[in-house]
Amino acid sequence: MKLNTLIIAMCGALSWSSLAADELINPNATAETKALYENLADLGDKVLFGHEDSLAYGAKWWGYNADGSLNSDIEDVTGRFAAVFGADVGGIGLGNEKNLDGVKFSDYAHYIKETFKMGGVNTISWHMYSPIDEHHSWAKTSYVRELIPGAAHHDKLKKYLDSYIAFNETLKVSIDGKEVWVPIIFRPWHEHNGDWFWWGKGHTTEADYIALWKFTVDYLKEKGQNNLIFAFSPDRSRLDMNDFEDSYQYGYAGDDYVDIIGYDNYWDLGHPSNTQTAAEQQALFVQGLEELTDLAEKKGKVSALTEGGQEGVRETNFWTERFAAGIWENAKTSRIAYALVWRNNNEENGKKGHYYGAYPQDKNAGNFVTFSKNPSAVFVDNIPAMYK
Ligand code: BMA
Repeated sequence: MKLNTLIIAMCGALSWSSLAADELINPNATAETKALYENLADLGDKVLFGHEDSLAYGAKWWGYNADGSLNSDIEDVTGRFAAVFGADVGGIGLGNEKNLDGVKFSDYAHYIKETFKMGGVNTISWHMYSPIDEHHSWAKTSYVRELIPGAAHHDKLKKYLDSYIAFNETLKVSIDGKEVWVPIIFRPWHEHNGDWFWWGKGHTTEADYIALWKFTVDYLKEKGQNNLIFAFSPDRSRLDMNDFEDSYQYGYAGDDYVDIIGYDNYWDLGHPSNTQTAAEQQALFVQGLEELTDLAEKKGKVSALTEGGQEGVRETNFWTERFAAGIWENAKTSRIAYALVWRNNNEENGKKGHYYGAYPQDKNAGNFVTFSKNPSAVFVDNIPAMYK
């Protein structure tokens, strides 16, 4: 090998190993999906702001306009749409027209496509009803054992996954005459280290959970769902912060089965059951983000705060002093690719005060605006090109 070839090869090897992101677990992922993953890994201290159901409804409104244009509490407050749109397909397996929170799946398809067209990012979780008896997610029954490969009701799980596939395959848009499949960060079986969902700890063994996860990924890949990036997201409240890495990997199916090292964190952000002081919680929020990023880097993957927030945003300076202060505490914490807060429940559609983003009448909307002006906070108007 000539010296200059050797130097080029060495530089290549060096830049390769310093890349934050490895390859997607699905080698057949579409070009846009691969690009999205690489760009998520490359954000530096920029963090995409995400909001569940952000375009579907808000505290005081529902749906999109007759001309197809979008509404958003976040836009009403800041003039900008969230960079990440979160959707949940709970209810799709039942053949329902709407998800568990009343959003029509056909409307979801509209929001997802529009988000993509604006340059934003989409993520989908699944509060799955039991494929065995249609019980909602919050069941303490050991269904998983009966759903994994070789078990009596395995075909029912396949049928549910097929219902997602049918929806997923509608998520295609035409750009410059070319059909593009909207990339999706797919986040099934979340918060499994908690005991509130039927796929959670206590109702399901770790081995069965891993079998469930592996089957889900293998099946979707086998069925050519090449627009998916797979996110893993245990819940912070059940992590041992003295042994983060080990406790994080409870139920982890392996590096060949996960793309995004995420976690859901309501706990350190002033969860009502958390008796620690705000300062103690903040230190653990920072530690968790650092450890998440460390682990993701070790594995050559992307990290994210896949869900979180403070219900009813009770604290006046929540956005600046808790949320942003933790995320931009240092170079490690701000390496997470995105941070998604949970939904702003529509007040007419159930409980009041169940909101995690800002909305115009919210007393802390001004503090949200202050946070949103941080140049490293990314909304859809300052998002870098994610699909090239
Ligand atoms: C929970 C709550 C529920 C909702 C579910 C799925 O955290 O917001 O009201 O049904 O998420 O979105």
